[in-house]
Amino acid sequence: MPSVHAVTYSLLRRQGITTVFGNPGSNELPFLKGFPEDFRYVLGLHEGVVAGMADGYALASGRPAFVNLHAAAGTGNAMGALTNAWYAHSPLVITAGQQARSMIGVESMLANVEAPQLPKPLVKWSYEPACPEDVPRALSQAIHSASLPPRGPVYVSIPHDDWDRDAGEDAELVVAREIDHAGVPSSVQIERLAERLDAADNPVLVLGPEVDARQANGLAVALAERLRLPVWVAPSASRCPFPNRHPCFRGVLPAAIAGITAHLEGHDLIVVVGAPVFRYHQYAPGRYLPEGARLVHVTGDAVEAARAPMGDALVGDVHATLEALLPHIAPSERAMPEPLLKPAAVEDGEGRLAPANVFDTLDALAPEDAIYVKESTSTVELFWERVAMREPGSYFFPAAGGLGFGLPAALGVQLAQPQRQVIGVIGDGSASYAITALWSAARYRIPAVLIILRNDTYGALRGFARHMQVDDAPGLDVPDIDFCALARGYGVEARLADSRDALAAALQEGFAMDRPLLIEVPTLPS
Ligand SMILES: Cc1ncc(C[n+]2csc(CCOP(=O)(O)OP(=O)(O)O)c2C)c(N)n1
Ligand SMILES: [Mg+2]
Repeated sequence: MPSVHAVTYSLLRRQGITTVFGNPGSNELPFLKGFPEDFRYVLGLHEGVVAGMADGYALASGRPAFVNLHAAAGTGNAMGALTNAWYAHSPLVITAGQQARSMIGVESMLANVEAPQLPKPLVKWSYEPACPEDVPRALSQAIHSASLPPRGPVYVSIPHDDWDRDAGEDAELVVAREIDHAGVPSSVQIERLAERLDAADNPVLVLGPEVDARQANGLAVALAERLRLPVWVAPSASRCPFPNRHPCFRGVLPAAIAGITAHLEGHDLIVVVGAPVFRYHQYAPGRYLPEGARLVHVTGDAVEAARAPMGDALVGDVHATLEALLPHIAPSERAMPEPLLKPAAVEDGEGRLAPANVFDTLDALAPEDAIYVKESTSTVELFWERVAMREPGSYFFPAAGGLGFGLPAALGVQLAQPQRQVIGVIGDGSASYAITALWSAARYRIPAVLIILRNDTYGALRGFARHMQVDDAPGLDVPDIDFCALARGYGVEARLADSRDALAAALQEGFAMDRPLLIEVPTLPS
């Protein structure tokens, strides 16, 4: 009879999962023994990097990503990254090696005590099989749970003495399973939504990351054009659901109750598709909706629908819903929204670039279908204003704001999308949370261009400090970090770009390279 080990690898292969992101310890060695040749192991030197790479890979491929961590310590190191994976609906299948079964009770070294509790509440499902024969079934459940909507990370703890045990006669049945999902609203529900849109005098569309995740961007464009709707991106945007140079595009809504209401003033119907209502951040209380406005929320996540404090909701697949809705929408007579004005030119400093000019240079030189992994917190608005994003899957930002996502996720995205150029735009603060990702970039020759915006500070916190009237907080600056030296130390080539010309030259070089390039850009605070 086949071993748990053999059946597990058949299951993974059958599910199209042949990349393992991991950082091993003794508990994981029996799983890695005889690692099949058609599989690829991507080593991260810290579990935050491992989970971040897998998160980027899952988000950009739309497929579950397999993670193998070391017991409790490895899981703990990955928890910060899990906050992002959870809010990004990222289908991570996280496994952790457990002590041998008979050694868990005595709490030997590396026993992961109450293992399924550890990653909660940042996983959809968490489990430790009760016996070795249940391991393949549990992993199958994990893969399907992660992939079925609403998607999200799952966790399985596996005792290391399970791998060479018999999997049982029927183990292959679990390998052969396929699960389909359909979530199309009924025609009555679709007609009702179409009627509400038709009856509104001044409707507005607010789009979220699920539109991009479900590749419904084109459908959103068709809806906006047919109804001539202004389109906002939902606050705290982790993806780009709508081309940001389209005339209907208005920008990203601010992440504050009062700010959203002010921006949507005058609209009588707010249709939110594929975003929570809403992902607030700054505390600026106020009315949830403008006077006289109604809200309809279309989402694939029933929990998201249930927790909103206002509006009606339709729970269903956002791609299927938009697709079904479009034939019911008659073209509007309204005037097409005016395209946004081109932002004004700004001055650079002495040996320091204005972030706006970094972005203009990038926009001029990057391939049209470049993918941006963005993690510089003080320049989010500037980036959306200045850098064109046209294709689905062009932008990834940490979905829970947990820093340490950018560098590893850029690598994971590049592994998932080898035909598109990935560009990491990372703050100097953010880069340090996951700096060892540079080693993986070099080791696997992942040809991402990694731009570090070195403003020597936690820039966004300076903005928050002003907003929260805290003028004396310590620990907000991060000067004197030599990112070029760090990159070279990990085996990544690096350039210092202290002028627009130097940046342009470095970018061109990076886009032509078959391995990673780090570009350190001294920048002015924004
Ligand atoms: C894991 C984690 N720790 C701390 C924070 C708090 N935080 C939010 S923004 C920020 C500053 C990031 O600085 P940097 O990457 O340099 O970007 P900048 O704001 O300067 O553009 C910090 C520390 C966080 N979001 N996540
Ligand atoms: Mg900074």
